[in-house]
Amino acid sequence: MISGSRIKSTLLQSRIMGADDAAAFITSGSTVGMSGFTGSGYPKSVPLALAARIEAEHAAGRPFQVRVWTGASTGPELDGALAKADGIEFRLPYNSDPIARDKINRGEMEYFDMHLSQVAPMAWQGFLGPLDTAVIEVSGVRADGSLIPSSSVGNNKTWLDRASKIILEVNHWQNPALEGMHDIYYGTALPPHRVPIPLIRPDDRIGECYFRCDPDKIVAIVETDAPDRNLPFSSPDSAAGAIAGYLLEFFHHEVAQGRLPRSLLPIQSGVGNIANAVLTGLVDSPFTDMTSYTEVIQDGMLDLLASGKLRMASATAFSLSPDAAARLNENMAEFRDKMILRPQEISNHPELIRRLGCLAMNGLIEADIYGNVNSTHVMGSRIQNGIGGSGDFARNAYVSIFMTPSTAKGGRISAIVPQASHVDHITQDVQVIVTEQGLADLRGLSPKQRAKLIIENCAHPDYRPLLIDYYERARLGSYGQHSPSLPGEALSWHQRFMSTGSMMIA
Ligand code: 0RQ
Repeated sequence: MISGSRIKSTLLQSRIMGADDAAAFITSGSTVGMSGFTGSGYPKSVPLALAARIEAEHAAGRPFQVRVWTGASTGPELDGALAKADGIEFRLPYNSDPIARDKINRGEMEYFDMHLSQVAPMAWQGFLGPLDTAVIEVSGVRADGSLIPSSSVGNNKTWLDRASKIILEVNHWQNPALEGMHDIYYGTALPPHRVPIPLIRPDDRIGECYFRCDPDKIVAIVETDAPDRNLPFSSPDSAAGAIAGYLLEFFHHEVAQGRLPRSLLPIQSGVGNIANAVLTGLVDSPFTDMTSYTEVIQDGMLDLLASGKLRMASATAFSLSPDAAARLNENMAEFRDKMILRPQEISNHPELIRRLGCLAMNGLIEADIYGNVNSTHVMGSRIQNGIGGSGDFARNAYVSIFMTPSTAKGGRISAIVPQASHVDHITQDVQVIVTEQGLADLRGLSPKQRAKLIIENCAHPDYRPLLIDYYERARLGSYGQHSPSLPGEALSWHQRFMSTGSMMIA
């Protein structure tokens, strides 16, 4: 790494300093807007220096915590280190860091889990309070002071605009060929000044390749040379393979019925192994000229792009395993013109998702027999990750699909339950549920018709008789017959798991 070589502005070169000095600009009680979306593009050295400072302050008996806003989840050097130092008083939005998750579930950290498309507009509304400092990873600073984004865009535009002071991390690990891949749209506003967003196709470019940035607000620039960190995917297991198979069959059927074109519609694919298996399955499918309008570009999407079946992918971040990140870096020339990274306000915008007609595919924790989906809370109270972009996409998609293995924790938990212990996606936002047992196409069905199909097609055979028994008794004893339920019993499966370690009756 040649110091300063990626910072073309001579004015700003004078602000290069070490991470400790930069972190000293952050004060206790302040709000910090960090870059980062999944394990990509998050600052990797200032948060570590801040965590060390917080630990030293705590050791000296002085309180020190900050409020942290991000794009979505980040890496261990940010959420992990700050949570471990007990340095986060409040955090938004999506988190998947295990240390932070533990603190939240122990009641030691406040967490505001929100739709990812709404973070930037809500920050502009102002009720979240002022943003004191932005800490943003970029891949370079241009001579005119504009910034070359790195491997995620997230909320960076908004943090740079809103923050009183800015700390930049210029990461030499990021491929210089990222330059030109981004599309930063500056046309959003609050009502009554909102106008239509002029994006008609997933590959439309409507903005600029760089972040605008007021140089007077930049107080420090730290140079780093550190990789993004995303976990490797496990190779698809039989459940993921079966789910992918049912989904491909469903797409074939929809094409045959004339409800989907042969190029399908822009694909949104959630994170995780099942989503990855579906993408891998599409490589061998007859569908061609596909596009993707989604949140993250993950491993399977690179395969799809390389196969030529996927024409282009629009997202807000990469979420690549180390092997896939290396592959992208080595073959950037092949991939770069087929990918666009946008602010998450745009990648997840309800107006655009509805207009484009995305096929949304997301994971779930549990669904109930009527198709209400819980994506976030285990046993109704323990947060797993967060709603992420699943709500942005599910409500506005052309077809909203949720996928899950039919059981969790070695069969001790059924993913199909009499009543969801927490609801993120109401039944109206859930059109298809797929497990390794089968697919339930719920479109146009009444609650009782949905229940029958979900139990028959999606529940695990070990739990199916219990669900049928519950449902039949609910038909007899329910207060109303539109969505029959027995409130005193509906959550007893969760209670049984918490008491005995299994939802199964001994
Ligand atoms: O726990 O890690 O302790 O083993 O939840 O579950 O089966 O590995 O599946 O990684 O796909 O995650 C819904 C959490 C699924 C994810 C969820 C436990 C299970 C395991 C993970 P362990 P799996 P996945 C937007 C996409 C919300 C945000 C979203 C998610 C852990 O998909 O966070 O959709 N979604 N973003 O054991 C108890 C159950 C359980 C359960 C699973 N019923 N009860 N524990 N688990 N089901 C768009 C983007 O593009 C990002």
